[in-house]
Amino acid sequence: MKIIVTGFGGFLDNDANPTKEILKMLPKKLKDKEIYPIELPVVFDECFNNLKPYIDSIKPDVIIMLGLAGGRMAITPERVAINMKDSHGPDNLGYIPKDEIIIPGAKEAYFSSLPLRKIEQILLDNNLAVSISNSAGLYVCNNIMYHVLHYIDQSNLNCQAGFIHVPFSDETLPKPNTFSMPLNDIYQAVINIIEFAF
Ligand code: PCA
Repeated sequence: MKIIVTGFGGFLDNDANPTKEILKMLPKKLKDKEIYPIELPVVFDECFNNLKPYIDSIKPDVIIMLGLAGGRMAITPERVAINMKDSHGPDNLGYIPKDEIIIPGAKEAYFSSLPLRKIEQILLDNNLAVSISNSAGLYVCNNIMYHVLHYIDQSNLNCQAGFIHVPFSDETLPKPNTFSMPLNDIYQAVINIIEFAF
């Protein structure tokens, strides 16, 4: 089984991003699973174009997209991506979308095809804070989740995909009095999901 795991670097006032660190920590193989870590740019118009050639050449069975949602108090698998981009702050190329449809004429939304309740249970069993989220926001993370699920749908790919937001890590916490988890706990969560959810 082949699993692509994506993450992002810094954006807005987040200089560091735990998901970038997790990509570096992942093994190439975990039992029968081959793992392909890919860092994507925090750029609305580039993130999917960067990922697409990897999807086409690797033909993954699973795509787990990771991103930072500072302020969240748990690991939050996202339920849905919506066909909308809107942001107060710029992406890493300075673009600020306002009420823009991501792909004109395409579906309003796609549900994650990751096994959300199974993932929730795996993390609960490992004493890791988890909560299914009903909004990935309207910034670059929702944008990549929407693009990937749309591509899988349109191309009829046999691939499960979805997005998981993570909190600040202790090591990359930019503000005091904000919730954070040890980077190693976030990493263990990702490893447990890869090992036991598929
Ligand atoms: N989080 C942002 C984009 C990059 C990241 O890690 C988001 O939630 O949209």
